[in-house]
Amino acid sequence: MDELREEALSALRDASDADAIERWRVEWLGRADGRVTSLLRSVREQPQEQRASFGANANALKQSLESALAARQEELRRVQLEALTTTSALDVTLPGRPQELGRLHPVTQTLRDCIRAFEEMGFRVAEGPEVEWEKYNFDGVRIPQDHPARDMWDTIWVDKLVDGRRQMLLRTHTSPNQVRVMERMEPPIRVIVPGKCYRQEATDATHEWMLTQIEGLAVDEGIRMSDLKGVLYEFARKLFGADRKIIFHHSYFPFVEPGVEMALDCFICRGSDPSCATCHGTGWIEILGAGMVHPEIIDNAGYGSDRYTGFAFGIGIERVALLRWGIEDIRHFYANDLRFLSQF
Ligand code: FA5
Repeated sequence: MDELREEALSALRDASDADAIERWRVEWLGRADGRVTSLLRSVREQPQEQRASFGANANALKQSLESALAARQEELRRVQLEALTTTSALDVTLPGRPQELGRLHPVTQTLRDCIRAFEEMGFRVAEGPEVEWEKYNFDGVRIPQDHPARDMWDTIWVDKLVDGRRQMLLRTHTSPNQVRVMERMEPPIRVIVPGKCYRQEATDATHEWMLTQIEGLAVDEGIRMSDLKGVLYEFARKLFGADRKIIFHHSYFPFVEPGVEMALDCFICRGSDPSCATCHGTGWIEILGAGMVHPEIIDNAGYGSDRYTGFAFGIGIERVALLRWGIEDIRHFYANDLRFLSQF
């Protein structure tokens, strides 16, 4: 058996690749007629008095060959790896490249934070279509055809004639949802409607042709301008902290009376630079339009303006994101440059 062991180990040393090792394994340890297997089977044929020691020796031989096989396989694997790292351009010992995780777009993050702020004040979220009818986008909010206020929104029309004229458009603001919400709900109403809007706009540092708004609408008995201001102050406090300066200017929108605009102090020039691209020297960046819902719209909804009043607002979410992070140009948001987007 010692001779057999020597022969087997020497053959194993000569086996220099995986195939040769496998052939060696079959020859020596193969289950069907490997040489050591046959030896073990022949225990019965040995003289009675030698069987025990023969069996023990044959078993020891089998075990030593099995561990020699495992050692040889491991050795060969190491040699192959070393050969690969020295001869091949591929360095398999380098750490893998990590898979980059995606994240939410900064405007989406801001939109969600704004929605949460209003939800905490008791507003519910509703949705409306981006491709809208003229009657909701304009007529329903007191901007009939040929009304000069239509010029406030440079409209992208859908090129399809209905009853001989274009009546479908990409909504220019979320305000058509004031009418849509009032059509399907009864007061008390506390609703916000987030979504994309589109305008044929010459873009600059604070204007894009696609923008995101949140429309807010509250209708109830006894709602006053002070309620609107309270809600908007609280919104600004939640998003920007208590230190930010806020100003309300009087403004005109046909669907509210009175109408206001709310602006935050310019983080770039603080009002000191007349040529500031962001605030144009005014010191303020407008983020929303708002006001008390026009009584005519309350009456059109069938609620009765003698009993019900309401407020509405429309916030520009990209503007909120600009102010929040101190970004100097709104056009970065949709330029799809990962160097910019991955900073948020
Ligand atoms: C409106 O769209 C009104 N529907 C807002 C409103 C709702 C008033 C309810 C009263 C009651 P305006 O066109 O000003 O108004 O837009 C509202 C906000 O959207 C602006 O304050 C600004 O923050 C944002 N915004 C407007 N135009 C753009 C633009 N081109 N790019 C980015 N943001 C814009």
